[in-house]
Amino acid sequence: MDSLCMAHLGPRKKRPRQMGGSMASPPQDIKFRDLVLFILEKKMGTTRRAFLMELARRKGFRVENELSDSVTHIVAENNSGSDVLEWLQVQNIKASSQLELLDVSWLIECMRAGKPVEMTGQHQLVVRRDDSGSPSPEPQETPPLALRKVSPYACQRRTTLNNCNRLFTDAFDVLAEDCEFRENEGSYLVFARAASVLKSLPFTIISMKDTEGIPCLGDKVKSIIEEIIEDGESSEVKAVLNNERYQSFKLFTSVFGVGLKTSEKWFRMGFRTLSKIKSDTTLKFTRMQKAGFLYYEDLVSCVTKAEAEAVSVLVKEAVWAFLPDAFVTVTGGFRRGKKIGHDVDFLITSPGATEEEEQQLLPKVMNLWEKKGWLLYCDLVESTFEKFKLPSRKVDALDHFQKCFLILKLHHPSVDSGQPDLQGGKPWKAIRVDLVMCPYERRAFALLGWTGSRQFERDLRRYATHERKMMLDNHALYDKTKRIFLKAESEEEIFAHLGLDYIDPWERNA
Ligand code: DCT
Ligand code: MG
Repeated sequence: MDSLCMAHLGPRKKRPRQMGGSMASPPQDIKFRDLVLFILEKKMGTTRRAFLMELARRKGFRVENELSDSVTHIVAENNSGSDVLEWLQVQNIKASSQLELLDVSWLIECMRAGKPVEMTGQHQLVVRRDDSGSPSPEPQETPPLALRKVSPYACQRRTTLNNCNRLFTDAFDVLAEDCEFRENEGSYLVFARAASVLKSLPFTIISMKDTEGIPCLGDKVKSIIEEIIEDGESSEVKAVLNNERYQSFKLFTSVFGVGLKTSEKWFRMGFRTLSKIKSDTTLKFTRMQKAGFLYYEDLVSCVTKAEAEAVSVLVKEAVWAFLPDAFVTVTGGFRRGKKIGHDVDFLITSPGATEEEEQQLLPKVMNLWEKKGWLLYCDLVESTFEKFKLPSRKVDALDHFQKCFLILKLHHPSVDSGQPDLQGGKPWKAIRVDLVMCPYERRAFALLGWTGSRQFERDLRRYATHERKMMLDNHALYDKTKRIFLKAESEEEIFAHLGLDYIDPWERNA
């Protein structure tokens, strides 16, 4: 919840629109003292210049309002080096040889990195010497990054966790979630796709010009981006975050086992807090919800990478005790390189196991953990997998493999790692774990499906259907034209069947 709210509930107030004025940052805000920037207004315009100046100051850069001797870096847009020199001459300022003349792309990369980045030939403005006899290269007109082709499908974009547009994507994530709570699928997709495409961009949106040529940004989305650029926040997002229904659904669905139906019911009954719900004697809870309330504090505090690794050791130990040749792979967010998650997902498969042994593995593991007292909650879902079933048409379809939804008691390492004890003094933490068991020949499909992200999976299936006349799900890939199932031993082969460039798991954070 906090990560969603940060950008909107932060201390940023609506500013009066006079950013171009003399708003020098207090000196303690300057982090990079070796650089003194001056941003040229010519061809950039007052508003964009003021925006960039403020952004750079917020990131700890020293930016001067006026050009002076102390300036070390001049940043310009749509100007060649010669243009800048000419302008300096008109201002009667002699450029020292130390002065760096840079394209705005350098500043934008610095903003993204939160620190000065190396200046390469791409950033340095070329000065054309008309008086010299030798021809020198023409100033390079690099096309704006935004104009490079961005695919409307997440499975054709590389989306790492390095999100340069968090201010915007947090906003669209909130709006998408609100639509999800209202079961408004159409609007949900509009906002989810907008957030997803913005997460893939290698640059920060700073002006509306940067949004040109980017797919999945309709008028509604663009008007929200514009408002955020101008005011630092969106009034619509603010309204959602303050909305009682949204807040209640957010709270209720944070309980394991509580979905939209239950949230709706509790909201209609007038409940607004979990404590009132828990203490109400007329309400009936499922086994899942009971566990959700019992281990609530542990489950809302996210799983760390270290905890995921500790769970991974336990899973491997248990699985290998029964099937020594099994492959155990962490999937979900942790496979995509996330540092935290709401659960830990595993895919298990064995090349040598018979169908019987395969089916017996998860029950045996559960039995073992039950005896050790580690199973705080367990829901074993039997397989409904059929070999010749066509892949599902639904983009969000659940798969048919045998699986376990668990809450596991993870004991803290016996040697104190120096971590603060956040679990109220008890020596363990409850962790949500999903185990999926799949037939060995389906492992590539299962792995691809369980690695996510949700948006990446949705777009893979959408791409297969609309661009390739194929059907893809967590079990299989079917070519409708040739009427055959396409086999795959690895994720790479599935991408190749689909005619897609391979995207690594850490680039699937769409
Ligand atoms: N998945 C899917 N469709 C769904 C739900 C899940 O394709 N309706 C896939 C995508 C990710 C994977 O299963 C694991 O799901 P989660 O654990 O819910 O997501 P996650 O990416 O691991 O994120 P989190 O950090 O919240 O666990
Ligand atoms: Mg997960």
